Amino acid sequence: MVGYAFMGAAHSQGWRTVGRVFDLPVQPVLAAVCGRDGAAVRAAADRLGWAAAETDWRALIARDDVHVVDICTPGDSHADIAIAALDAGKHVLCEKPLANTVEEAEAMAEAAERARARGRIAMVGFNYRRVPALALARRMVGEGRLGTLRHIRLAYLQDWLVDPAFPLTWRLRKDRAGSGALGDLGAHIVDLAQYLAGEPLAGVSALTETFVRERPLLDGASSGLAATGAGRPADVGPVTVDDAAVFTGRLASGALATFEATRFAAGRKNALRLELNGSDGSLAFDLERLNELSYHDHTEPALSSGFRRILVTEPDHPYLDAWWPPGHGLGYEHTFVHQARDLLHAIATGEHPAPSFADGLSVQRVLAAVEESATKNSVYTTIPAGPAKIPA
Ligand code: SOE
Repeated sequence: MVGYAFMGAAHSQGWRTVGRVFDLPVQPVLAAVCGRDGAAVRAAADRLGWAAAETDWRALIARDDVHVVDICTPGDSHADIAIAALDAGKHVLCEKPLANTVEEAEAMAEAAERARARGRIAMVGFNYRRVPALALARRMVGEGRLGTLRHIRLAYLQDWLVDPAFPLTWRLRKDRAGSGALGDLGAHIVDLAQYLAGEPLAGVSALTETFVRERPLLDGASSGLAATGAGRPADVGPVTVDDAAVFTGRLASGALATFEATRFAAGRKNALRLELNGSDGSLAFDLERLNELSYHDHTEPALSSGFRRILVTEPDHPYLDAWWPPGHGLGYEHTFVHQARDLLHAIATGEHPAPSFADGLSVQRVLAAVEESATKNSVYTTIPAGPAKIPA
């Protein structure tokens, strides 16, 4: 694994746990974690359960005891690491968004196709597909329970940037993150829209905004916020990404979609909310209540119809037969256990992983169209059709 911050910790939890919960065709071994700071990565190896620590990702890839490379770094290093790992014959799991640009994502998807011909798997970490309630929603849409899809509306709301004193971390710099709320949160809801609907977006109209345009620097020398001293203003730097993106879209079938991605929704901590409306019914979901799926069957007599809550904890629900009895809910961390399970099954069976790098490229094209539309006052911007057929 390369990187050991929030996503590194979440992925490590998945790797440590998956073999103790699921019957697996292959067992993961946490061979080595990689990071630039030797002392910090050795401490992370101890804390997260990795057998060794490396400070150069090229050395990690060269290790004969490493067969899967899990990329948990900021987006500016995804392409270099993933392409080198795939070309070196490793399987790859890469955090979302796949890349910082469409060009990088295209190169990664090409490397994944080359590697696939050699039996190597490449998956992108859209972990919310592995929330059981959302996997159930996908199954229900695929079974036609909603009829013809008319609307899908998604919002991913957080509030950790409301305070202007929050420092200029890598997620606020275009050179590191590629974009702001759009790539960080918007990528999740774009992927979910295409996954749940089973079809790609054809075009978007968008607005983006940066509300707080400069923030205190993390002064590397003092390894904290830049000292302000008596009267000296804190060193500040420019925010070069969007703070929020709102956009509409049209799916290939003609269904209409609306999206919101923001880290300024005061009071909303991790509120990914979505609703699908079809000719025969609707589904609704809120990540802050992730064991529940709301379902309205419009074919029921009006007298007794309406949204009802499906508690997604039955053994027949996706992934649940490996966990606890009905009513004992799962959490955010379990999506990373499910992601690890699915990757290991894809490696063992050679099946096409979902989401693939082609799916990640499809999302990247939507993000680029959003940014293009936003620079042109929301003009409708079409999205080039990609090779990926969105698998169920
Ligand atoms: C942003 O705060 C973030 O960490 C995203 O980067 C993750 O993808 C999401 O799962 C949780 O929120």
